[in-house]
Amino acid sequence: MKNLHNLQKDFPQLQRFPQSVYLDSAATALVPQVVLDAMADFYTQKANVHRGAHTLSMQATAAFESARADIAAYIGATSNEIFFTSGTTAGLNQLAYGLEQYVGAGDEIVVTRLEHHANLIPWQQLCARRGAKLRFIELTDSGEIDLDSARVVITARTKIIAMTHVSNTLGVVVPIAELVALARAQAPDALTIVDAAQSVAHGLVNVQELGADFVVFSGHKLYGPTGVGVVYGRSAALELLQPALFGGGMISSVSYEKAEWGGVPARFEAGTPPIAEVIGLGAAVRWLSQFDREEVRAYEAELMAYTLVALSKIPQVRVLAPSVPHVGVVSFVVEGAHAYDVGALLDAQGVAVRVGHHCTQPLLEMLGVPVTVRISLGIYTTREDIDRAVAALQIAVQKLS
Ligand code: ALA
Repeated sequence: MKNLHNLQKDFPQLQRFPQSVYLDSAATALVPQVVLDAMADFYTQKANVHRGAHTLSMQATAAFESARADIAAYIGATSNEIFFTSGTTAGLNQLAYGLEQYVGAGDEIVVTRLEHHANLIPWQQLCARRGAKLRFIELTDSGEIDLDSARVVITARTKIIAMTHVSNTLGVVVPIAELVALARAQAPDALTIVDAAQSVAHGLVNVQELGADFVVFSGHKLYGPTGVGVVYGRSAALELLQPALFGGGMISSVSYEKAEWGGVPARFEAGTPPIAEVIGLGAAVRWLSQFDREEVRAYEAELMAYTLVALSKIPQVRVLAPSVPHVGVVSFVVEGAHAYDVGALLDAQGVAVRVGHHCTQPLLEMLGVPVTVRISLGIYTTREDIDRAVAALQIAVQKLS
């Protein structure tokens, strides 16, 4: 296994901007050079997949399918259990449309109070189209999933449970395996869907361990390119999913009157797929697979604990959900200062963070905090990065208070 030290040299952006501190990996992670090389390799020998009888097309197909196999293996799945989309948002929308006939009037869809808009609005819309009801699993006062609430909300009427794995705003981990078990016991017809956008880069996604029917994530949070996402589906669940996009590549036969769908996963991949991006994501997971997953988890957990301690030493900083384990992200407010001012002063000192509602407007409104500053970590983040960011934050706090 490759050592976690000195991996920063693999990332061109870190080499190019050594004075900067990048703490926005939850929005989009940096990419190692091998990803760019793999994409350039495709574009310098460019051809479409699954179509041509010529060598370039066959080579593109082989690279594309080999990437599919490696990406599937990275999450404990097989090639015929995943299909590609343009990202988590597209994947969740494709599920919401593809399961439309599965949900009827009076049925219920359950989500948590933590959801990113991408795992909330598609279900609001599906409920509106089908006359179904959206219900919410509440949070405890500390910001974790309230399992008592889940026991009440998940019932025989539940047809879909869609839940984030890690909150992109609070960093709180949702106990997916427990909720899936609860669904099996209390809601025999419920399909379980996991938004793994924020967990997949932190070594937390093994679809066998999660046990959910569908798991969705984006390539660009996993050290891969933008424009590619993955939907995993258990074979039985994929049989229930209808295609939501129609066109080339997803059929077995077409007449002027009607069409028959191809097999899985082809029927869910209408049109030319994001070929270079899939090949790039394949390179990203191969790069990531060089590291021991447990070691990555332990390193990131230690760095997050270090970050929380450092933040707790600034009296004006109030961390959200301070008493629970955080994965990847931590949000905070600075008493008496606007988050955008804090973000601007950090940026002026070369520290990149995200500020805003993080596409979780209802969650932050519920918590009484309209916007926060968010620090997020990647595999390349170091203690020195945190020290520099905290020093910059101290300066920002002094200026603003
Ligand atoms: N969903 C991404 C984030 O939380 C963009 O920043």
